Order: sequence, then C-alpha cells, then structure tokens
Amino acid sequence: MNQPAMTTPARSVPGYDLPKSSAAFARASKVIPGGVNSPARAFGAVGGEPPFMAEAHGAYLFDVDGHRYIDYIGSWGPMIVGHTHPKVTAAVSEALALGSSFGAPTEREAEIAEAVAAAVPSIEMCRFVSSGTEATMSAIRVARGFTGRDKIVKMAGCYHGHADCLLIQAGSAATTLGVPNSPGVTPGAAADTLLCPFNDADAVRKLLEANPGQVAAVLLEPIAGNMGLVPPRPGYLEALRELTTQHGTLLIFDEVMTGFRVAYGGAQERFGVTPDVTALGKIIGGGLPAAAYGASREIMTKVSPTGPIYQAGTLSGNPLAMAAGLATLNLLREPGVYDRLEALSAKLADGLEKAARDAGVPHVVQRVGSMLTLFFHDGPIHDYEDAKRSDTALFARFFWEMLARGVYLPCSQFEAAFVSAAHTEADVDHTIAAAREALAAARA
Ligand code: HOZ
Repeated sequence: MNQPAMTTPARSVPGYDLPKSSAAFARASKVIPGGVNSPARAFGAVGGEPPFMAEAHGAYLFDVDGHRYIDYIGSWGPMIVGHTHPKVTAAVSEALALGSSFGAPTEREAEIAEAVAAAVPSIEMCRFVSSGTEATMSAIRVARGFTGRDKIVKMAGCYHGHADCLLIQAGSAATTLGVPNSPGVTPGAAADTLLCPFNDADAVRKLLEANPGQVAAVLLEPIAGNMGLVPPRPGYLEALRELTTQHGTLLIFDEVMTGFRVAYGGAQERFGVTPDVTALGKIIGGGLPAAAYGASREIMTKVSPTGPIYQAGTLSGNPLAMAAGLATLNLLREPGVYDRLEALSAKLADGLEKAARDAGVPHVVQRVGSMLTLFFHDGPIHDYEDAKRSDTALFARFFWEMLARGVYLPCSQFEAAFVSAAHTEADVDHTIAAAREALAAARA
C-alpha cells in the first residue's frame, strides 16, 4: 500500500496554520499515545497533526485556531441530525438534571428499545451497550452461545471494533495505519476467525462447506464503510442469507454505521435482507456513548439474566445516552429526512465525480444514501484488494487542500464520509467548488 509514514510532516498549505492545535497536540502526545484517544483521529495516513476542535454546531466544526469546517465525518457517523441540535441538547440537559447514571433500570431504556424493535426488521429484543466494539463482540458471543459453535467468518477490510477475534484484516484506522492484524491478538483468538473477501458469496460457501457444523456466524458490514464505501453487489446479501440458513449459521449484520443511516431500518431495510443478529451504534446514541445488539426473542432470551450467555456493563443504557439517542431517532422519523439526505448526498457525489473527472485523476465515487467515498482509483471498488490500489498519496494532498478550504473529510482513503440533515445546498456547492481547487492544487 502506498501509505505516508506516521511522521510525515504536515503538508503546508499557504495561509492555513494551526499553531494552537499544534501546541495542544504536543501536550496531548506526552500523555496520550499519539495524542489521540482513537487512532482514526491521528492523521496517520495524511501526515501532519490534526486540528483540535473547540465546538461544533449544525454541519460545522470549529477548531481552536479559529477555522470553521463543513463537517463530513459527523463524529464518524453519529451526528446525522447535525451537531448540538436543539432537541437533542434539550433532551440531554433534562436527563442530566435528573441524574447521569443510576446503575438501575429506567423507563427510557424500554422506550428506545421499542423504537429500535419497531425500526429494525431483525430485532425483537435488544440489549444496550456503550460502544460499537461491545455490540459486535457481544453479538458474536451470542451467536457462539446460541449455536454451540466456535468459528466465525469475517470479510477482509470490514472493521467491527477492536475485539481480539475481529482485528484480522481489519479496515478503518487498522488499515490506515498499516496494522490490519494487531499484535496482542493470540493465535488462539485468531484461529477461530475465517476470512473471506467482501462481495464474494462463493468464498463464504466454500468456507462453510470446509467447516461443516463449526461456523457460528458470518459477520459483515452489509455496506462496507471501513475500506471506504463499498456497496454489496446485487445478490450478495441474499446469497449470504441463503447459505447461512442452509448451514445453521447465524448471519450478523454490523450496522453500527449503516443503522438509521442508509434508511431508518438500516441496510437490512434498504436491501430487504434480514440477518439473525444486528449490531448497532453511533446514531443510536445521538452523539453520546451508546450502542446495541439485537435479534429475535428466541435468541435474545438466551442472554443473561434470562439465559446463560453473559454480557454486562455499568454504563449500559446510560440515561444521557438514551435521551440523546431517543431524541435523534424521533427527529429521523420526521417526514422527508431520508429523501433530503439522499438528494443532498447524490448532489455531492455527482459534483465530486465531475470535479475528479475534469481534473483527470483516476477516481470513482461510491455512495449509498448519505455515506460516500471518493476513491482515487478507477473503479468500481468491490473489496479490500481493490480499495488498497487507491492512490493514497494523492488522497493525502487532496485532504489537506480541502481542510485548508474549510472542508473536513475523513482523514483516510479507507473511511466513508457522512452527510447530515444539517448540511445545506450551499454547503455542498462550497464543497464541490473546494474540491475543484483542491484537486488542481493536489496534482500540482
Ligand atoms: N469506526 C469508525 C469509522 N471507521 C472509526 C472511529 C474510530 O475508530 O475512532
């Protein structure tokens, strides 16, 4: 892969300076590994140091150096209604005044669980946890406990958080930073994870046939978002549904990014394929730490305390996170939200495509709903191997030129950009104009 090293100096864009951020980064780097609390924020693939953020409102981020950015990461997915939405802020403030954590059940947990069950086709019951990692990790434990089998099938380039058995050919920052297989994962944990290319149902079939009665679950992002945005080929999800059913294997959709994003009911609603177990995160917490996993009543009643499969969490179902999540879901049920997201995202994808075409750079823009990636590679991109052929050096230059023009894209070729309901036509027009200039500068 053509990756700049972690130590690549910041690309200098005249007039775009980050002195306060740089000081904050130096301070943080002394006490926090890499100065960040999640590697995806470290600018490892684009070089240099990240701007430090001071606040965010609507579709905009504001850094400590006084720059405003049109935000296309939305905290890596959760902020679908925009930052500091008044209804979300009010809900959290009201909840906070009543107590921030009880370690005891609250009525709102059932209210949001009912909303999730009504929205997501595969879910009759769900359990709230605090992060997407916990959701996928717990979904796998449930699949193993339910089936009595050990192995799982994972797709190369899909990222499901940092549980041991999933840090194998993992996308997102694990790929960005060149560590798709992490040290610290024991051979035992890795041995039960079988790998397939994304979008290759035949490879899954062969693995299931070669491991009869041993595979608990086939796990994937139904729309891959952690190797850049890679949609499923027509028929792929349907084929996985059929194969897993034939083999008594559970199908798990990691909808941490796609849930409530590509449709209110997630990718499973959009594509009409219902998995056995679903992991949710990001939007469900409305910008606070909440995630969930869910399935049929038959499966979920095997979870402790009704069943023997153990999973727990002190801050699970936290009242502030539940308030933010519920307020966000309520906003997403207002008429026209997804139509508007679709139209705005299509306009953005179209504008980026034309800008890249006019600049004469290899490219393809891939989009599903309000998630998209401009790959610097003549597409289509169907899997991890395709994605890794992208020109990441060009991406890095483009990224910095966009940042200097007030557009904050994900800081890696191997991530998806997110459009929010707070973005306007004017924001998208500005972004496309910036992309034209940035591509010209990045090529120079
Ligand atoms: N799962 C996020 C999108 N790839 C990355 C967030 C993070 O690792 O900080």
